[in-house]
Amino acid sequence: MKQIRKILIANRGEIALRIIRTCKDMNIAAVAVYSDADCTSPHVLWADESVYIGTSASAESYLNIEAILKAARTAGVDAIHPGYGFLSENSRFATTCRDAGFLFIGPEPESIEVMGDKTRARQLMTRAGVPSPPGSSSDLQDVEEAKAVADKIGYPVLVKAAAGGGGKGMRVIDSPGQFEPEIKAARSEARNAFGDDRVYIEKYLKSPRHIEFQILADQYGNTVHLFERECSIQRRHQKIIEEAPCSIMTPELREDMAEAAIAAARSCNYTGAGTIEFLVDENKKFYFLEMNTRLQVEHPVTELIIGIDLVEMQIRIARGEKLPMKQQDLGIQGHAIECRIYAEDPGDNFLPSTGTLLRHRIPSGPGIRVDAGVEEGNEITIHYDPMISKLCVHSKDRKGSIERMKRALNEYEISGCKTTIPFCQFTMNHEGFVIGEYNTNFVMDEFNMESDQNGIYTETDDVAPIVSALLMAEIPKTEQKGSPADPGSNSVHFGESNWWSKRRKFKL
Ligand code: MV4
Repeated sequence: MKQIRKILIANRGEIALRIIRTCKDMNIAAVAVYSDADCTSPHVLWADESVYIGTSASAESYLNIEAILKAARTAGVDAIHPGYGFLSENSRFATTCRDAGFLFIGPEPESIEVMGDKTRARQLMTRAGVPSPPGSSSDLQDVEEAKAVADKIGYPVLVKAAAGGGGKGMRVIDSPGQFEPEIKAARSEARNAFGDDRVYIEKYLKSPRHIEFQILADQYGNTVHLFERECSIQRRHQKIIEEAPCSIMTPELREDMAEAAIAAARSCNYTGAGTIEFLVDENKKFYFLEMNTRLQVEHPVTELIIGIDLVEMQIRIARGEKLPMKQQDLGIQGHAIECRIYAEDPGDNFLPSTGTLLRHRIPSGPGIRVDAGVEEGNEITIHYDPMISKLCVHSKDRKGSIERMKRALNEYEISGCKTTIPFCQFTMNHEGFVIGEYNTNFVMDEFNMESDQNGIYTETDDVAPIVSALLMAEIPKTEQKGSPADPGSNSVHFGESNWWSKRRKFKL
């Protein structure tokens, strides 16, 4: 077993805080890194030490391998945790950490590399007996080959980037004539995004559900699964709402998918925490989509229903411990939902809404967990992902979770920017979501301006910044007493407890 006394967290925001918390629980020192934009961010303030690594642009700081390794040497850490995003799935980073003598808290670089190449991953799955969508067995050579494969599997098909993931370079093809221009466009997009223009094709599933399995694997060949998460509520390949377990899961389907997930992990000698993403069609047939070789944003819903700390497991596996549990020790307790609260305007096509977080009061009480990366007074900038927090609830069943999420969303107070809270409220009240009948088209099909009957998504919350500015100017207590709320008036009542949010007044 290797000693880990000090960990550098090569990340920022809520996930950096999340990792710091487990470090503290395990009596391990946590070192934060930060850019110009983050010099007063919570992850910097809460770490045991912090090291400046560069300017606000990610390429100059959180994506700068040399700067991060220099920080690791300066701080004298034993290990590096990459979090998610940034360098977390960069096999060169994992290799460089290892070569510099630091433990990389994640899988071997070879596992990252093979799963990062979607055609190689497909080939591995075929050999491991894991179903993938029908399609090409390797990178496309030319348009003729694409047409031949499409003739065999039937239209529509999807052109995907081999280096892709996350939807970049993806094109739907309905007829042979579209191949020529679309492959060209997909190659160009892939070249720009990944520096790699290889593409392949797959049968296009029109209304799939996105269901993923969490796995853990130690260095001694033990692999377990921690059941599934349903992540179909997304837009522009950005997940917004996730839940565990999945409402359409049956014991048989779960057994088959879990077995496939474990086979997928074994096929690349995986170690650590990983996720196997599947698409599930209307007939409940499942297909391998990709494997994420990192801790995921939505990991808390698994932690809530399984009762384990996934970051602790990552650290224990990295230092050479055997998995402390067997598959039969693991079971699902209740149901959990995560709503990602983004600084985006759901009333304006989810346009990023930057600004100062004038008010940020999180919900609390039974079964609520909020992972936030910002505090009141912080700026939401254009430099990074606009996620403010992850609001998670846990209850005895799915109905209880939905009710609890409604309460939590209503308790949440944010002003200074628009947020995805109204969208999440819409979803918690949507019949299709409530009965569990939804797929990856949910946002596109169900959420539009017509569903904004109460004007909740278009409401301008213009009074809150003014009130906050006044409050920050330290108005004497006596002047803060106002008359009771007058629902018909736009005047500001300091004595009213809910002046910051018109949101809570709406019936949904
Ligand atoms: C697909 C698909 C349908 N059929 N592949 C989107 C992100 C990238 N990782 C793969 N994606 C998809 N691949 C086949 N063969 C539909 C999607 C897809 C999707 C997948 C999961 C969650 C949300 C999605 C939204 C649009 C498209």
